[in-house]
Amino acid sequence: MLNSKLVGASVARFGIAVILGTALVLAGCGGGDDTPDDVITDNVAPDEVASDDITSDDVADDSVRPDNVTSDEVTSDAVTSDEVTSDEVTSDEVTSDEVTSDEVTSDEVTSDEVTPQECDTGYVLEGDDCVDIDECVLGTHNCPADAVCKNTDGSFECECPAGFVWEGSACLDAAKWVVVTYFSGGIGMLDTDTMILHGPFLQGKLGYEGNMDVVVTPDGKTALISATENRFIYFVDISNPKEPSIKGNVLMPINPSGIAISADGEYAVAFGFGQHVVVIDIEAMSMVDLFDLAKMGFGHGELAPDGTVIISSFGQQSIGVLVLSENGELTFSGSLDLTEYALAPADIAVAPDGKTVLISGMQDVNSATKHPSQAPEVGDTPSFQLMVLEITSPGELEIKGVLTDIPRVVQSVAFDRAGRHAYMLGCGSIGGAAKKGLEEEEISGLLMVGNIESPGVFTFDSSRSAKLQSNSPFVLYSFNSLVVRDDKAFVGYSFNSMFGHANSAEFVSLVDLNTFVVKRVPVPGAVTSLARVPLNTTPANVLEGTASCVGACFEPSFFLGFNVAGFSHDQQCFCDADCALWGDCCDDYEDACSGCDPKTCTGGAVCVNSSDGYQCGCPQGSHKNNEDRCELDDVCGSEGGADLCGPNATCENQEVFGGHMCFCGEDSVWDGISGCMCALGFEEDGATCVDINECERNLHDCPEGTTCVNTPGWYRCQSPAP
Ligand SMILES: [Ca+2]
Ligand SMILES: [Ca+2]
Repeated sequence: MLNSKLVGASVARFGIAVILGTALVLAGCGGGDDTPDDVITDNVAPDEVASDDITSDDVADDSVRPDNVTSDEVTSDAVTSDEVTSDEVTSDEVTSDEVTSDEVTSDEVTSDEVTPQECDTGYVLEGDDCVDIDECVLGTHNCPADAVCKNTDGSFECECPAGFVWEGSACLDAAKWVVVTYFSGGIGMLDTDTMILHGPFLQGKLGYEGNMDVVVTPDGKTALISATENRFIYFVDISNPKEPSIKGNVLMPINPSGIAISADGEYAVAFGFGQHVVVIDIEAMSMVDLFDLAKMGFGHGELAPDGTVIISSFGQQSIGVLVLSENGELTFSGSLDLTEYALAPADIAVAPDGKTVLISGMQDVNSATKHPSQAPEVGDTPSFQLMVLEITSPGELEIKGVLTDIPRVVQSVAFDRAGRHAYMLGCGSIGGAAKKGLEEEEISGLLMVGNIESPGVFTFDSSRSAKLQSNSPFVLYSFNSLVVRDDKAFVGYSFNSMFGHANSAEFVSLVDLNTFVVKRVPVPGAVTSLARVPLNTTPANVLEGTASCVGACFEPSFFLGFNVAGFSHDQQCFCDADCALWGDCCDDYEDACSGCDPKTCTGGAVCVNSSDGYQCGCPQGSHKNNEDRCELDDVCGSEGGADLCGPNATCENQEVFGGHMCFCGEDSVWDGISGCMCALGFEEDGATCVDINECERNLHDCPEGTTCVNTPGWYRCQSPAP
């Protein structure tokens, strides 16, 4: 399916162009040069009206009169009422007296320049007739190489490849939505056209703490979210980005952190803390295979399109390679010992070519014993490794080289859609920075760039990077916090608040990949992971209108949960009412948000900066009581509150998570959907949950020669005493 759009401007813009063109000059459509001959249309019209938009068809003498020119439509420097006085301005009547702007002199505007025999733009005079120019045949179109030119009567169209839309000069990625997970639960939906973050949605439904990774199925309809602490993987229907809903969940035998989805969208592979790599059937929302990592310890990993699964064990300095079969089974292929490179693997990424693999090292090349969370000394130049490998066939990897001059630990990698560039989010260190007298800059995060020349051939481009907020390298979590769409990168990963670091503002950074200028968009919570949503069947413009603005900048919180965001109930937008975009409003974010002092407001109220100073108010989910203090709303005790948590669960009012949290009894967990369920390794026995004896029931997977020993919630395999 091809997407196409007419070349040129929107209808609304066209209308303005018509009015101006007619009222003032009525010349033909000039070019864009500022030569006196061409000045006529360009200089009298406002900047935003391109001369291309005006065709002589639209500039018919009697179709538009100056009466139609209102002050709203014409900016003052383009047309003032003094300049246009006649009710009946026609081309013959435009004289030097009527057009007095400095830029247009009488010499330039004469009726001689309008040749009656001229054809409209897009047509050419043949004999006495104006006939369409076939721009596609003549090669005078401006469609890019990846678009197809289609001739139309009087113009032409550029048809972009599937998944792209024509935006007047280029084919742009039509997939604009990005899913954002908040560390403390819930998701947001980021519209990357407007940079408006919708939500948070499903607060408290996706676990209460430690939401790590999010991935989206190739059809763009389902997001899989790892709730690390709560041991669930949740399936969220995002086919309507404005109303995400939970489809189901799977309780995991590990604390899942990273998830990868197979190329066909059938299986998800989950990595995390625990002994297993887990395969999930996405359609059935159930586990289909477990791979026991045994001695490898916990790992994290990535899945290539051909089914190659790469798992890293930083402790062992090795990589394990598995293959995911078509029916969802994992088989061991081999392992690579990296001790000779002294590489402790951190992040793994597979390029769109399906062959190039990047594995970052987490230890400073110059001081390999130092953990990256330790601050560098003044004068240190941190330097980290990046190993480049190539997948030669499913389950087979070849090391192509190791770069040793990467200035940060690479934590997340995103590729452009052509697969030529790798954008890498690298984290510095925040540990003890203040003590060691380091400047923020020296430990900043970096968005770095590499080029993929051909499969397995990678070069690092040290000339291009963007400085980002400093961030602790959480090397063990293997979630992805970087999305690239066309020439913009969106970066999350703001864990600093966990450490009470001064730079704990929570935001998504927007990086222009041409200029590497960074804009920061404040968000209500620490963002762990971002995932691009491939186009689905829902129209891309499902959202009508935008969020309402409340005229205040978001004050970042040191508290991990959702809070404040002032007095907005939708928590979507905190700009002045006349700000079109967050980005614009919050350009001056730090300055604008510097008015509040933590001591300004009392009684539990929070301070929110606004355009005319600041306001004190109770955080969302609370209200001012008779003693002038903020008090939590009684969500659990309110009407319907008893049903919020389902049977057997206890409801507790909370400042976060939609005002309440649900707690279950011993050995059971709240599933976020319908109530309490037995924790993994336990089963229902009447009203309680009891341990499953895997050994007795032969449900264990202990290797031969070992003895199964039952434990509460699981089992272990004991080797015979030597
Ligand atoms: Ca044409
Ligand atoms: Ca057990």
